[in-house]
Amino acid sequence: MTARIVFRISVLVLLLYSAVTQKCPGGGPSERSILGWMLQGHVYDTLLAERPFTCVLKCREDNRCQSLNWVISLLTCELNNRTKEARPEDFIPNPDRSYYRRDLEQVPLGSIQELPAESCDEIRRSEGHAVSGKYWFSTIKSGTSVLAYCNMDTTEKWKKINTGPVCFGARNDSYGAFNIRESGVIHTFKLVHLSGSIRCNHVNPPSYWGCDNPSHGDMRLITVITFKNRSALLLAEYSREDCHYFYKIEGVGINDSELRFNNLPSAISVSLGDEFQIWYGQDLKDCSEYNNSGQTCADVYAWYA
Ligand SMILES: [Ca+2]
Ligand SMILES: [Ca+2]
Repeated sequence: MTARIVFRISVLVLLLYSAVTQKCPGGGPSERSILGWMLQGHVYDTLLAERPFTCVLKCREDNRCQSLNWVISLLTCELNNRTKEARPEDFIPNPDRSYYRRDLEQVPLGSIQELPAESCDEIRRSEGHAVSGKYWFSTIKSGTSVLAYCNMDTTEKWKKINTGPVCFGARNDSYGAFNIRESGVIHTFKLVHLSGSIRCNHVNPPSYWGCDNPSHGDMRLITVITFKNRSALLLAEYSREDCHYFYKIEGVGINDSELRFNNLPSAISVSLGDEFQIWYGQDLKDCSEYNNSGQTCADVYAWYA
């Protein structure tokens, strides 16, 4: 058989399969192929197959498979670990390929360790309706999947709490206090940088919210919100070390303009006038604060239920 005949037969098979899947009622989220298109850059496995349906079956057997490209001239399929919804920028025309989204039992992106996501946004795009909770990410620690929290609520109700800037230093108990102006139930806080920066020693560079010391790995955030009695709100998973309040939050860097904390394990009720404090972790613990310096000023927002 010449290549041209193989090509024509392949196209015929493809069109037949498209027609079958198109007409299949009650077959779940079955989706016809998209002829002449492919998803590029997300192929994790390639295999030979005489017809696209074999690829569809292979895809169903692998938890990582989210979609596939059928390569018409090579009778090959490329299994993708993403969909075009997750990565619209990588969905491109290709006359020798067809794209199929997985038709049955697609595993939600980030829901298993073998299928980590890159960001909460990517999960949102991929799944359409994702619920808040912990997901697996490939971008937190290189070479491994790590669980982190995603807030998928798109109707967040942020309210600014402070009137003037709230400033906190890094030593000598120089916390920044703010008072609640509206009673209610709060799920979490975020700080928005206004000015200044702080340092945890003389050597490492300053940052808005952290300690830029490589010895702390990816746990470089150290800005903590406490109750008036100086007990820290559980807005992050703090390091177990006695001396510090180091932590990391997926998608938040020590010099990002917004420090958006995780949701509290259980929401707290607040009343008018309640005081909260922003602390630099080492200052709060009176630990290694002798060599600290600087000050960060921020606006404080709370997310009310
Ligand atoms: Ca102190
Ligand atoms: Ca220090």
